[in-house]
Amino acid sequence: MAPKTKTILITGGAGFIGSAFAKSLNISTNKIVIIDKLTYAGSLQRLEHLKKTVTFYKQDICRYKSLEKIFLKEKPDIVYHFAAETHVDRSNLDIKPFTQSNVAGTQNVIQASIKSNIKKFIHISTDEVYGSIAKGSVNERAALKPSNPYAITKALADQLVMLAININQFPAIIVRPVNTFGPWQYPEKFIPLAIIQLLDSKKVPLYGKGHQIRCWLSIEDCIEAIHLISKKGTLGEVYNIGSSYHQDNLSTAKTILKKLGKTQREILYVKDRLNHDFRYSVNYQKLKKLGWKQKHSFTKTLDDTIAWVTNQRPWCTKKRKELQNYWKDIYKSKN
Ligand code: TDX
Repeated sequence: MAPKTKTILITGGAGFIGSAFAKSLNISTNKIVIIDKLTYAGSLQRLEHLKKTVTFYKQDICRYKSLEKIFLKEKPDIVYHFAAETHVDRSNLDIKPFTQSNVAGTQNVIQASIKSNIKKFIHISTDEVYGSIAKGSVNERAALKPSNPYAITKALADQLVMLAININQFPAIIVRPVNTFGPWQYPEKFIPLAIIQLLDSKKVPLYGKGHQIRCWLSIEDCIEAIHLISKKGTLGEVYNIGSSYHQDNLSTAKTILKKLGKTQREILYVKDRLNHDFRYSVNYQKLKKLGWKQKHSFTKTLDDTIAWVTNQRPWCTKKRKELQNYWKDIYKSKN
């Protein structure tokens, strides 16, 4: 077997985007190391066909000593930091896991990366750090105005990466994708949730009147963008990862209903999310200048997601049922 030339360490590699990224790597030339705490949202099922080819550590990034040990043993060349608590509704119920993983955890990953002399660090952030954008789009120089607890912890994480860049010449790049979706996304997020609800003859919970606007990006386009930025991006810089597909949540719900042969009677209008950002919109000219083109349409990715939920229905139904208790809390907090 040819020698592996690079060691790539992925935090949160059993999560939705982290696992898709791990699967996109060339396993004959790279050694892949995955760190994941396997919270409710992480699943080794996502890594099923990589099982024998990756080195996996069940590890919480908040535990510094054991984290540092892994870094010093594996000596990664590049670190992709995906690990995070990501669900806004959960952050509204309890911010603590978010400050722990997203802020303190990120600081630990930065520190272990500095200690082990990594060559490149790609930090996965979000468009939510800019807050709600009333008109037009914001580029990477816009001020951070996060408004929900999740977004606030992600903005703090970005600031910690920036601090390391400025103080330690830390070789990092920050990427800020919009709402990414596709197969293997945990069905608490709007699109897979709506699909499994309808397949299981339940209604789609729509917050408020469903007028909030989101920008939707396919998981494949997101992964390609991360690869391109990692290869051609400038260290110390921030890159937005945008999409041309923006629409309000009601339209997204209607499209899903139509595809599954259901009517609007299957929409359950529920109390709006607390501090619900009305609209996100990023300018991604900087990414386009690197040569990125969006290749996957919203419709095609939605079809792939519906096919995946249908094929993985037992898993998705199980996850949907696990959410019942947490939903009680969400709806309680709404009423
Ligand atoms: O049941 C629902 N009903 C509903 O109307 C859920 C779960 C969501 N919504 C609305 C809220 C949002 O306006 O749909 C929109 C999308 O919601 P989410 O899927 O929860 O995503 P969002 O809150 O927009 O944040 C996502 O994008 C940025 C991810 O959760 C973040 O992790 C990412 O950083």
